[in-house]
Amino acid sequence: MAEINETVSRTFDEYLLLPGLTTKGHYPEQVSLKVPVAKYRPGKEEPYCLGIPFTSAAMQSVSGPDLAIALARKGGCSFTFCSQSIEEQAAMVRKVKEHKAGFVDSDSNIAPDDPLSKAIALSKKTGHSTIAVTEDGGRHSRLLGILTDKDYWETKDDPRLPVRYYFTPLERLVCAKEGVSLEEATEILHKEKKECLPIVDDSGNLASLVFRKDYFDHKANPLELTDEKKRLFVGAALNTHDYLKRAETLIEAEADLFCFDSSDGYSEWQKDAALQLRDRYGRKIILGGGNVVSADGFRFLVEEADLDFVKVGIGGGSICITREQKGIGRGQASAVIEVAAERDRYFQETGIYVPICSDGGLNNDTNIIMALALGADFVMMGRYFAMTEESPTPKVNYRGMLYKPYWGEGSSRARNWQRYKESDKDEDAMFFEEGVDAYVPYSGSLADKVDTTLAKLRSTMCNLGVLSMDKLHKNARAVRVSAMTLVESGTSRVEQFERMPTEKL
Ligand code: MZP
Repeated sequence: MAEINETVSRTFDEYLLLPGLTTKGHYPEQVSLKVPVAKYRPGKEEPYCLGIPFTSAAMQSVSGPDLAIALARKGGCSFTFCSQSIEEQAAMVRKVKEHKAGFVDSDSNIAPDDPLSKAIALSKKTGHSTIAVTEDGGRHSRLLGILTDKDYWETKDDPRLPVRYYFTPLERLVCAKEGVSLEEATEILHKEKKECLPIVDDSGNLASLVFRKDYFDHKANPLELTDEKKRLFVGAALNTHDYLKRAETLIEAEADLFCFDSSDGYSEWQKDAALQLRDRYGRKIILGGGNVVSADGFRFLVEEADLDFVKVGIGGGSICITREQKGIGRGQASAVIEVAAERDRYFQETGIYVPICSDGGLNNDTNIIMALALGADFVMMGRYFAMTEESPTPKVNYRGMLYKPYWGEGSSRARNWQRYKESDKDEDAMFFEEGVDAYVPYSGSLADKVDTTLAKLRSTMCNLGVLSMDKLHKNARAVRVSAMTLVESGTSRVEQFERMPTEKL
């Protein structure tokens, strides 16, 4: 007969946090959200850290290069998805790595004989008001000048005339030579009171652009997550099929973090793959795995597979139907609580701290806060990021509201890939789906969204009287809530005539 665990499987909505003493020293600006992302010996080693406890899911409709750049700039990390060819994934990693903070590869370029109408259309398409005018309109050909929206009046000037009638020619521009440092470029912008500084190579070809606004943007993102060469951080998902070749190519592309992407990581497939990679690369790579929902799953991945972090969660994802289809999984709160307790036991026994990540099913900011308070070191989110401007899917207008497509890695839309295959034998088989193909409301820029969530997290931490994530784990006190408490938690006996659209998201 089956062993029955009578404890109820619970979700984050079933808990509330009790405030602790907030002293006068507890204010949001004092809160540190740094979290370890790879196993380490506290007190003996410095951990490898994320600036904020957020990662984005390794999913086709979530973690493209634009999202990875935007998230790393806030202090988190994206996991580029492995349900694409190895070369495509490596190109995504390279795109993030090549995004030198400050030096922008110009994506709006035009030739001098092109009509103004083409420049206006280009500016609307890219959303950029600065257009480089180059000999043949290419992004790295000879720079002839710059056209900005201050050089023409859209409703007054003749759109049929060529751009050369309007642009500011090279001789009236301030430029810098390739090789200039970002600090030097910023100094030039400051001294010359310019908005944009073109960087050219020895032959006069456009290399990149440096913008004044990016300096302020950089100052506004003090937690930006970069490697030792000051390039943005990016992660890469691996599967348990082509992992040797994929890891090799992604290491060459200089991905910073690796993680097996599997709905059920408590498997010999993952152990074998992890050990082979460890054998080949030792501790030079940070390698996570999962997903698990129980203490024994965690132990297996840490002790047998030697992984650096473990992802927790089966069946809670917003697009996931694994529990309905196969009957496996666990309420996300129960899974995090059990695995976090095992992580702490493992630390007591060995002195080694193995971070855990709560993956999937975080439906609102409170769920995120609860996941972290109940023991997760960081979270992984799909839906949350799929809704943002920077996710790789186009906005869709449906009945006057904007949406973005969002589909599961186990849906038929992503079906040609290996995540849901159990062994090499069923290479082409997929008898049922574990994910759906859906839409999520558009929620604007990632930066604004993350700032709001982090403001709530910092505020909650002050309520609890803690200023760091490890203190949050140690001091948080949660209580279970009844159905009536949930009713009480919402508004009661008041009429709300109008709500901001974002309040419903
Ligand atoms: P969510 O943040 O949208 O709720 O969940 C994202 C997580 O769902 C991913 O990180 C992954 O673990 C999981 N996922 C991705 N695809 C599927 C599926 O097709 C899935 N079933 O469950």
